[in-house]
Amino acid sequence: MTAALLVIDVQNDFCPGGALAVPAGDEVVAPINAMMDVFDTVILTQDWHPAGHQSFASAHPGKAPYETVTLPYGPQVLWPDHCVQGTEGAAFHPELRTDGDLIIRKGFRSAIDSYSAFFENDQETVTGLHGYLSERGITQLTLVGLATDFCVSYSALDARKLGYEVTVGLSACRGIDLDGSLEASLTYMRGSGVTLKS
Ligand code: VGL
Ligand code: ZN
Repeated sequence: MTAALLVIDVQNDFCPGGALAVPAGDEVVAPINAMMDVFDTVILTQDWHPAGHQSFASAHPGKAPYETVTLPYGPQVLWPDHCVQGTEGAAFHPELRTDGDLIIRKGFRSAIDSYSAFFENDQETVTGLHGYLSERGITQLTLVGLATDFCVSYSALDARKLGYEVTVGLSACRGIDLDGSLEASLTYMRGSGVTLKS
């Protein structure tokens, strides 16, 4: 089998009541748990920031969440503090199955954010996921999780760049939708050859 399910950031802080809640984010849990039965390989990602991370508005005096700043690698949206390593907010949703093969953490370098499961936001620093997948002969990926317009779409676009066959299961994704980012992400994904499945 050469296919894997990639479950992106289904963590408490991205669910209702969390620090960076994605509307109806928790609705992805049941469909994702069911999808795990039909994939031999299941990989979960976990957004995993140190306190004071540069993607946090609180690290930039005078800046508010959802403003954009320029970091050495380019523009970066500032977020409320979220998914701080070891906190309840960084934990997976309590009902999410976590009996997958690999959990990959990202965003753990203070100075660089990482939306994608493959490359950090400098578009150079690798997470190692491509090495893992290629060594296992996996060529097809189905992505689900949170948030459609950030970590899911960045991961899907990088996966296409790396040559994977990519499907995004939209019914098991929810978006943040910051200034039209949801529609834009769908357009980019379609344009790069990602199969969008409802
Ligand atoms: C995410 C914003 C900041 C995501 C992570 O999982 O989509 N979005 N960190
Ligand atoms: Zn984050």
